[in-house]
Amino acid sequence: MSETKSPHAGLTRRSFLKTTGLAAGTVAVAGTTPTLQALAADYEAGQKATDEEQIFCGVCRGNCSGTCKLNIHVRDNKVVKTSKRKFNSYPNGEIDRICLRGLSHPYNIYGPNRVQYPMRRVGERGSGEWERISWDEALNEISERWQKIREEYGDQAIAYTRGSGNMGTISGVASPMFNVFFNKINATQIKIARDQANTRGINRVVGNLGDWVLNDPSDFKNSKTLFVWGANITDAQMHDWHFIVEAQETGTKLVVIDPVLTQLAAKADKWVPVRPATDAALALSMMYVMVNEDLVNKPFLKQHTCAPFLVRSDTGKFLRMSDLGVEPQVVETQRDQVSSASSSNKGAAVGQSSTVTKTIDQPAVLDSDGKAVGADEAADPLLNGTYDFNGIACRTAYDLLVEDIMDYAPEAASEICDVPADTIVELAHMAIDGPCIHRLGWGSNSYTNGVHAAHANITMAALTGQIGYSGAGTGIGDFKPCWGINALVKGMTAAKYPMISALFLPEIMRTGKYKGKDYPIKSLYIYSGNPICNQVNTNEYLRDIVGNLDFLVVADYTFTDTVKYADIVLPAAHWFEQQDVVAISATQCFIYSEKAIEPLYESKSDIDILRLFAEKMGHPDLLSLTDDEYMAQVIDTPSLAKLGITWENIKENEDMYWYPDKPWIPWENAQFKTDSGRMEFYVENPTVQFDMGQEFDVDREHLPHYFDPAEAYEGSPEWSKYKLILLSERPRFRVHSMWSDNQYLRELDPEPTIKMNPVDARERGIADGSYVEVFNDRGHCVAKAVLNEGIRPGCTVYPKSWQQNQFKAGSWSELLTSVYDPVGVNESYFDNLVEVRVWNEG
Ligand SMILES: Nc1nc2c(c(=O)[nH]1)N[C@H]1C(S)=C(S)[C@@H](COP(=O)(O)OP(=O)(O)OC[C@H]3O[C@@H](n4cnc5c(=O)[nH]c(N)nc54)[C@H](O)[C@@H]3O)O[C@H]1N2
Ligand SMILES: Nc1nc2c(c(=O)[nH]1)N[C@H]1C(S)=C(S)[C@@H](COP(=O)(O)OP(=O)(O)OC[C@H]3O[C@@H](n4cnc5c(=O)[nH]c(N)nc54)[C@H](O)[C@@H]3O)O[C@H]1N2
Ligand code: SF4
Ligand SMILES: [Mo]
Repeated sequence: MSETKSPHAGLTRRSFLKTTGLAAGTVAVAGTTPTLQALAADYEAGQKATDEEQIFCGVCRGNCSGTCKLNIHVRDNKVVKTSKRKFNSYPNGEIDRICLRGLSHPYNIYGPNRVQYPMRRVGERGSGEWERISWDEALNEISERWQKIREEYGDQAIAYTRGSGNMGTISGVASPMFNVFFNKINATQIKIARDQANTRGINRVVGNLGDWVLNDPSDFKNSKTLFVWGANITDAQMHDWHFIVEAQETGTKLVVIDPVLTQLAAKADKWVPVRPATDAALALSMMYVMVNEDLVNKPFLKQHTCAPFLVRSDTGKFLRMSDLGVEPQVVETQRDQVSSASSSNKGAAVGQSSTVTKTIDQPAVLDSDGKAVGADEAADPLLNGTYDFNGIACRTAYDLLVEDIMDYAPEAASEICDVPADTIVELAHMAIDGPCIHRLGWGSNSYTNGVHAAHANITMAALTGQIGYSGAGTGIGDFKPCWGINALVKGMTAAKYPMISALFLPEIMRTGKYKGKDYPIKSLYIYSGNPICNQVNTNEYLRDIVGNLDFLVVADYTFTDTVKYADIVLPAAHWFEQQDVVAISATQCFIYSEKAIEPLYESKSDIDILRLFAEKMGHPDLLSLTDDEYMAQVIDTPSLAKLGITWENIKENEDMYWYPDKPWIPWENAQFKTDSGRMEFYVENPTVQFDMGQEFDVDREHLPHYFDPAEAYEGSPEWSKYKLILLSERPRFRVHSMWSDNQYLRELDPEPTIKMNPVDARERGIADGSYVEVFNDRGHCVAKAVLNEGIRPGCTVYPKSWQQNQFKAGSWSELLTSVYDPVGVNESYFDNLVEVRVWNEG
């Protein structure tokens, strides 16, 4: 346990014995369940504690992005409850709150499905027949089988992958520790393929500041209108919901664009029930109105975007000054390198300042006198115009965009997105009358055309110029990185093999080939993730991935769907049983996550598990530093020192806000991280998220367009059989599959449900509360029907991530397509058609 002083009490935590009597346990909440009453009582108890109680500083580390700070109340080495804990450094308002999940941790830690000791499968995979083994037996078997596989098939045949189960910096999603070991044995890293399409659509226009960036939510109140596109903040970012209420109270209008009347939409000033997968058409049509009515921000377009750049008709590239005979300049610049930690999809941005040489070959623009000059030299560049370059026609990027936009007149776009033409005009006027913030969720990200929806949205910001100042911005909520951590720690070597997207894995496993060459993968190590529940197309996953593996090892603290198919299961420690710091959060704080109890049963922290692997496989000194020393290596970087952030003072202050002065606003002063420093809504060199040699249509990727998604539209190839679009929502009482077996929350939310419009239900003879079978060619699933007029006719919505054993039959992810867009390489969770019928089988 930590000996660190508590800033509140001035006592060491070990001796932090509160003297206050327990005033709790007496609060009755009328009309609620016993659970709510019990939890409300705990909440009221807050920071009060009994004589015997020790309180530790914890962080709720699941992937809801809240990373709420909490008190971990420990009595007799047992976590007895959790309660909210005050943030010390967040400067922009009060954010000390936790939700029912945050309040019910003890039921996860001590739940009946906790993996307590190592186990070996004895029956068929998935049969649930196990034998308990010792750690020694488990480690011997793992190291021997890995060794054999490496000898027979090559080092790359051992693969490892993780999910999003732990926001810790050294034990979780951004941790470099796993790479230390797995790079040493030259294993293949499989990267999960989610939350990436909208990021790609935005980052290819503004550059990469981290995966998901937007104005700090405390800045929402400074916008005239907050547009929320495809996010359900009351449920999926509940820690941010109060910022929206506060903004509404001070006059900000809320517009929610969502096919479903979500809780958030119900609170909106305007709800726009867009047809699924058509956000790009709506945004492009709003831009049509802006262009058509001459409302666009021309000075911004000229100065801060690629609008005046000339584009060559032969290559699709910008006409450069070198084309016109001007020598490129070579300059040295200081740059913060921002890159995603190699093991992370949460983009914990990593950065050290370094000197880079840059060749500057300016794009050419037409100055007001018609001459072609470098973009930075033009006095007043033209937005419209053509230029003849040795017989090659060049047009401004703006003209090309406008030509694209002209396909989306409100009446035409209305046919696509099902938003009335006059509403599109009204939305365009609201979006011009700023400042506005457009907060994108992961709604449109979940179809194969998701890159273009985000590309269209950020292009709208180029037309309005509303980005990079208080109250103005477009981006994705809600995970925010704290930059400056060091993703490379002692002992880490470079990866020998490329990181492979999880979406490529079925094909690689089926064919044994990657990029045309032999690439057998025979063993997979999964930690902090539950892909059999959360990845698309479960039956394909089981057949092609699991079915072709010789050896599957899973480390988890809960007995999940994925654990169920493992050959060896390792018991992982819970977050409160290991020390860490969280650096990716909604709050942009580094938050100290203290170890409150020893790992329960025979569980071990992931890092200790790696240490044991390293030792068994002949590298006893590989992970020889202590956790504390690794923590210091990751945090104590020059860039963070400049901000006064060190590992020691994170422990001392518990949380440190990354941006000390004021609410963080990305792209301040319109400084973008593209080559030109401008918003490049015309993408000169489109690239793919993961290159497996897949083909894509380069011409389509230069500018945002609407095109049909893979499946979820009327008239798609599946339409003859299946007529309902299947959407999911973030479960209010779970974070993905975590909390699934939390008995107290199951009392509130006992079984899988699917919401549908009463009209669709009537057509199928389905009554409210009856069991239905949801099916398509990929699989099926049984759930209770909930009839709800807030669901668009033609759509169905289910709260995601129930475990297989919680369904009467099937599971949600069986129904999901594994088709992906070659550019975004992102799982398309909503791009599905299904049918629903009455289920009579009990
Ligand atoms: N409680 C809880 N919170 C979570 C999580 C959780 O599991 N549980 N998971 C976390 C994670 S990892 C993530 S990535 C985030 C996701 O955060 P959100 O994206 O806010 O989560 P969803 O509930 O999927 O909300 C997507 C919304 O998009 C709408 N939608 C569907 N299709 C379209 C479309 O074509 N256009 C538009 N405009 N809207 C559409 C859906 O109806 C839904 O309301 O949530 C995080 N927060
Ligand atoms: N239908 C549908 N499916 C979706 C989505 C959707 O919108 N619809 N959204 C997708 C998205 S955006 C996401 S991010 C994914 C999330 O998918 P996952 O990342 O698989 O999410 P979880 O279910 O939270 O799984 C995390 C697991 O890690 C375990 N765990 C937690 N901490 C630790 C630890 O310290 N060590 C170890 N070894 N294990 C630990 C937990 O017990 C849990 O089993 O789901 C995706 N799936
Ligand atoms: S689940 Fe999310 S909102 Fe709830 S306490 Fe944990 S981090 Fe906070
Ligand atoms: Mo996610």
